[in-house]
Amino acid sequence: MGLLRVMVVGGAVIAALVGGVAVHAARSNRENQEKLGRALIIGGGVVVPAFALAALLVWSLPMMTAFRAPGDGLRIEVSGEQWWWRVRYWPEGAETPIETANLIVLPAGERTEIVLDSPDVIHSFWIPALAGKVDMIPGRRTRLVVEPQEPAELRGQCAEFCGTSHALMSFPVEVVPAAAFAGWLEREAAHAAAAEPGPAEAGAELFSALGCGGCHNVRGTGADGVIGPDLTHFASRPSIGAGTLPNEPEALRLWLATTGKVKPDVMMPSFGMLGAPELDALIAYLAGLR
Ligand code: HEC
Ligand SMILES: [Cu+2]
Repeated sequence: MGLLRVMVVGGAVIAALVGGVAVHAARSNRENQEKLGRALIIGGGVVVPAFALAALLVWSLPMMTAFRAPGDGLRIEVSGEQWWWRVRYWPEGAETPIETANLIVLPAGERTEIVLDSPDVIHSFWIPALAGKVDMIPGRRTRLVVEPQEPAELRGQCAEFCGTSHALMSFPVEVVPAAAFAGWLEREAAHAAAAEPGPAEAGAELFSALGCGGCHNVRGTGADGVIGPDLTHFASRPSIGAGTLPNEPEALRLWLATTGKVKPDVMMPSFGMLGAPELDALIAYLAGLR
C-alpha cells in the first residue's frame, strides 16, 4: 500500500510538472526556450530520475523479501500429474504429509507456502483470484506464497498446455476460517471410513478384486497404489477427475463406465464391462469414503 501511494502521488506530481513545463515552453520565446531547455534536460532528464529511481530501489528492495517470505508454517506440495493434481499437506513440524487430490483447502488470514513440481510434463498452477501463474517444471521445485483474507470458494486451472486433457484439469479452492481448516485437516489425516454392510461392502471387495487399489490409495485398507489420486476421502471432494464432473452418483457411473470418453487419453482404464449391480456397488463404496 505504501509503495502504491508513493508511486501514484509521485506520478501525479511529475505529470503536473511536465504539463506545466510544456505550457510554459509554448508561451515563451525561442531564446528563453533554448536556455531553459538545456538546464531541464540535464536536471529533469538525468539528475532527478537518477536520484529518484535509486531512492525508490533502495526503499523497495527490502519489501521484495517480505513478499517472498515463507508461510506461517503450513506447506502444501502440489504435483501436476496428467491430468490431475496430487496434493500433500505438511502442517508445521509434520514428518509425513497428508495426501489428497484435486482440491485445495486454505486457511483464511494465514500465509501458506505452496511448492510445485511435476513428474513428467510442464503444467502451470493458477488460482486467478489469489496469485499469478507459476509453472510446474519436472526436476525443479517452484514456489509461491498465498495469503487469502476472506473465506471464499475459488477455482484454479492448469494454465500451460500439457496434453490432450489439459482443459479438463481444474480444481476447486476452498478458503475457510482457520479453526475450520484445522478440523478439515484432522479429518483428512484420518484413515478411510470402514465400508457399511450391504452394497458398499460389496463395492469394497470389488475395488480390491478389480485392482483399483493398484493405482489408488485408500488409507487404512489394502489399497495403496500411487499412480492415481488418493481416494481415502474422495466423497468429501466436490468434483471427479480434476473438475471434470460433479461428484454425484450418476456422474461417477459415467466416469467408471466411460472414463476415456469423459476425459480423453485419461491414465485410468474404463470399466464399461461391469454390469449395473457392480457399478452400483462401487459407487456405494466410493460415496462412503467421506
Ligand atoms: C491404471 C491405474 C488405475 C486403475 C486400475 C484405476 N484407476 Fe481410477 N484413476 C486413475 C487415474 C490416473 C485417475 C486420474 C484421472 C484424471 O483425472 O486425469 C483416476 C481417477 C479416479 C477417480 C476420480 C478421482 C478424483 O479425485 O477425481 C475415481 C473415483 C477412480 N479413479 C476410481 C477408480 C475405481 C473404482 C477403479 C477400479 C474399478 C479405478 N479407479 C481403477 C488410475 C487408475
Ligand atoms: Cu496441466
